[in-house]
Amino acid sequence: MSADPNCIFCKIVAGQIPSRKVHEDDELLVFHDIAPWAPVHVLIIPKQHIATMYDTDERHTAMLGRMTAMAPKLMRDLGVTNGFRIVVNTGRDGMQEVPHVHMHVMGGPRPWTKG
Ligand code: DGP
Repeated sequence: MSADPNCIFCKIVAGQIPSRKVHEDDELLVFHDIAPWAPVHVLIIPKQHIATMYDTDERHTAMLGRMTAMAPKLMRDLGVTNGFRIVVNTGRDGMQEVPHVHMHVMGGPRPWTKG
């Protein structure tokens, strides 16, 4: 599985940087965001290094589908039952800071507005 030695999320996948993991399987890792915008804020990432959504195509359809499909269960399991947001920042103008594809999943009691 491809990794970028300079990528902070690849280092989290490799266990070189600690994270609060919520879910892990062969393909995906889910962990709490270090700077949450909402009471519950997790990141779903592919273990494989993919820099941005521009680097995905039809070959990634199943993986991207799994990322989306697991969000409701993750949120329910974390006690979020009144709604959540999914955000995938992409590229510079898309406000992506970490160049490793990640899906923000955010929920919990409002108000929270950032993002
Ligand atoms: P984005 O702007 O979409 O690239 O968001 C990147 C997110 O990654 C941001 O909300 C903060 C989070 N983040 C950055 N570095 C770390 C880290 O070392 N650990 C964790 N858990 N989250 C991080």
